[in-house]
Amino acid sequence: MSSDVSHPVIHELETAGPDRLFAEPLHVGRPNLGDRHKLLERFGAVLDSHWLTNDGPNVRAFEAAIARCLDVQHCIAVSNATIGLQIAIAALELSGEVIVPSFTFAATVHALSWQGITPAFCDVELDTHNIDPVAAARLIGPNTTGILGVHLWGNPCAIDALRALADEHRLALFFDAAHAFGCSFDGRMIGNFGRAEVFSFHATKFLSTGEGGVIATNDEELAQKMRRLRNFGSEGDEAIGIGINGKMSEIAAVMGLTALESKGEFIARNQNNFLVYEEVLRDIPGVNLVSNPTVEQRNQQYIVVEVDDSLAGMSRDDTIAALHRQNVIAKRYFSPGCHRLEAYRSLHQSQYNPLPHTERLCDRLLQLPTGTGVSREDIVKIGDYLQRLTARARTAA
Ligand code: T4K
Repeated sequence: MSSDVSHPVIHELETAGPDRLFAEPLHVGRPNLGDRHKLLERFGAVLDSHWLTNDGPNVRAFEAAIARCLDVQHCIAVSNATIGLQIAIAALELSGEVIVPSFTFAATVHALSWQGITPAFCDVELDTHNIDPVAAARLIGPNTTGILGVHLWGNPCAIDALRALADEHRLALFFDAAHAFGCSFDGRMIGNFGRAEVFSFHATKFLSTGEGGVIATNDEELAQKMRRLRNFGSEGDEAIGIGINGKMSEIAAVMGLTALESKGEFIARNQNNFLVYEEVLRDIPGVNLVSNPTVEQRNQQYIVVEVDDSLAGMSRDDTIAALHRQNVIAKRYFSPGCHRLEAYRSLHQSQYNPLPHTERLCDRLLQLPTGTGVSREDIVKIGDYLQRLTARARTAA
């Protein structure tokens, strides 16, 4: 995302006050680490043990801790969620086409393509931003073997409708749960749905191991197969099939174990930040905080805002450019949609399969900083700036 300034008001507000809103950049996705002292102690113990990877004791402990947390039978720690998705795809023996939302991070679709599968791009629901089961039904063809839903921003997909569709057409249903660790659906933790669910523990995620992830499943046979695939296709000392190296390191596992101990604090902080954003953005026309009122558990890792330029007086991209100039490093997840990426453009025929909701969200959404590094005062400053910025833009229009 470039921070090119195309809106004159951005300059005007800068000359009115030369100081940036923040001296240091305030990032979306700054890692939540937990207790640094404990983490350093654990790093030391790993180094002293001389055991750094290959299904080590910390990886096993981490898998067990995540399985308890999700109340799921099998958790397989992996080097990142992209590899985790590929392992799940290979284990499910998918081929041909898999239905997937275009409105997601490129990794979701790349994982399919890397396994030789053609993505059939599906539109999303405007309210949840997740794959639309009605649109998905229209995409089922003779070569379809699966549906890959994405629980975007930690909000669960329409799981029941997708399950019914998958069962009716004998398709494998599985989920990219990269954003959804600590979130629930119908009283059960995400991790328990579909054939398998894949979480990301990348630095920017709610729970972080630097790079990392976990595949969760309640299917024992599938779990064994995925463990094998993660380790070069090996059973014992011998590769009995083709696999990949998708193993998590001991250093990553102790980061995860440490962060997990602060899960409650991270959630409380994110939820509190969300409420402050709600308060400060409430009265800004055209700058709408996306909320999903629910009694379910949420990690609230993403603060998602929809900018309606006809009311805000400026576009989403100009709003991001203005925020960047103030050291608020807002993000533009996810734009463009995957169907418009160079790698997939020729594959997708918009005239036969338009994705109007995806296009709208790709044009209008931005994400603002949250997490343990963001305070109430920071959010009040961001809200106040957006108020002044858009008010000035509207009068200038
Ligand atoms: N499915 C979905 C739906 C996903 O969103 C993702 C990943 C995946 C699958 C695949 O999961 P992994 O294979 O990664 O486990 C970032 C992340 O790299 C990516 O993991 C994530 N989604 C995506 C949504 O965001 P970028 O290109 O935006 O990263 P970058 O370097 O611009 O960093 C984002 C922000 O985080 C910046 O404001 C800086 C801040 N940051 C970043 C890092 C790496 C930090 O403060 N500290 C850090 O260490 O993709």
